[in-house]
Amino acid sequence: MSDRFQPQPEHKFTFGLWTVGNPGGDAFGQDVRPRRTPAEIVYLLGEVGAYGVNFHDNDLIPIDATLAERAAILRAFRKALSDTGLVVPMATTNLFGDPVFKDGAFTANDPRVRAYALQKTMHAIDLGASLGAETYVFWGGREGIEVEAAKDPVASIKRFREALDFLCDYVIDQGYALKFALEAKPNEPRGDIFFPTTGAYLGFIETLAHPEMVGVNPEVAHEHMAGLNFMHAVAQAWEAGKLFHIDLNDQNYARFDQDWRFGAQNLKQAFFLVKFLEDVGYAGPRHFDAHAYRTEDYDGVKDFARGCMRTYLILKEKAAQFNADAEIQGLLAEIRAGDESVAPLLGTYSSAKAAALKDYAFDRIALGQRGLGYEKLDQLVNELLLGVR
Ligand code: GCO
Ligand code: MN
Ligand code: MN
Repeated sequence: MSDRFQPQPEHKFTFGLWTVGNPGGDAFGQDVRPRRTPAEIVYLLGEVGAYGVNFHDNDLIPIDATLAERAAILRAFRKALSDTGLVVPMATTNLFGDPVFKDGAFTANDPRVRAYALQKTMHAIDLGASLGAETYVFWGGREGIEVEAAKDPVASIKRFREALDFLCDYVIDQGYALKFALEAKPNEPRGDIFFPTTGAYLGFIETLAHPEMVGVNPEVAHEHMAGLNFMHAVAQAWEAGKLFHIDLNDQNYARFDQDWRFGAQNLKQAFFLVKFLEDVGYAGPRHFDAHAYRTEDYDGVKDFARGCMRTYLILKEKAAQFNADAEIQGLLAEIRAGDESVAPLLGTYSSAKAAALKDYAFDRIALGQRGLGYEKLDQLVNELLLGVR
């Protein structure tokens, strides 16, 4: 393998304990890989060259661990971090695995469940902060319905808002330097999950008491499940100053959440995503929320993790090549240049401008006849990606 695609700390590649630690079980079959301890997973990540590790509270500390067990796990985990140099940039709460959350957490109909979810999240925030996390993710996997009549959708939105406002105040009260990142998903495990897309969360965030503390954590697979253009969701989040974190993986459209290796399925979309992140200078972690195929043993898990990072770095090099390619850039300059004579008619409204615009004589027929050269442009992109440029 060529050295220039070796991951370095400045690339900020991170994995969750639940990703490389995924034992490969699915709805139809049992685990295919033995479970590894959190510390063992950190050593594996160190071996493949990752920068950081993220976790749900219960990936690290089982929900029913005794205080002594908790202390031993934390000791081994901290040692693994210091032995490998890995950091913990993000933490989150498991609000979906235990039966208590079968009807959701912050949107559960039972107020005791909602209160327990707040309690569990505060403890998990303390745990994340104590290990240095700067971003705290909320993925509301069970915040939804199968039975439409069961939950009032407006009350559910209000409950979710109440919980986030409470937890923002908790973070402020504790003096933690922690930002929240909300992760949308259209369905699975619920029939329908509230806030199904990144765009839905971007609208919701502005209604919170502390919108400045809250951004989004878009995931490739989740927008693809909804048939959407992931890069466009990321671009909207970025433009709003809300791209706090990102979950990279891959899968085809309109499938269940497959969580495949980054670039495994849609290389061209992955290319434009990497190009976007690099061009705008996104400085946050590149988190791979994916796992190895069920066919793999732990050598395959390492191949999976290395593959995610390597594909990202290859695509980053391709993006630089795209930006330096004289023919592509020349074509883009032609495509994007236009007749500037109407420039004074565009932009901010004024009544004089509106009047001038209403009177302007456009050559509509000529405008409609103009060829745009996009076929040529797209073929150049394909050839660049296929390695013949
Ligand atoms: C999923 C989600 C989760 C979240 C994780 C962190 O579909 O299962 O993507 O993996 O990202 O819970 O919040
Ligand atoms: Mn997912
Ligand atoms: Mn995710």
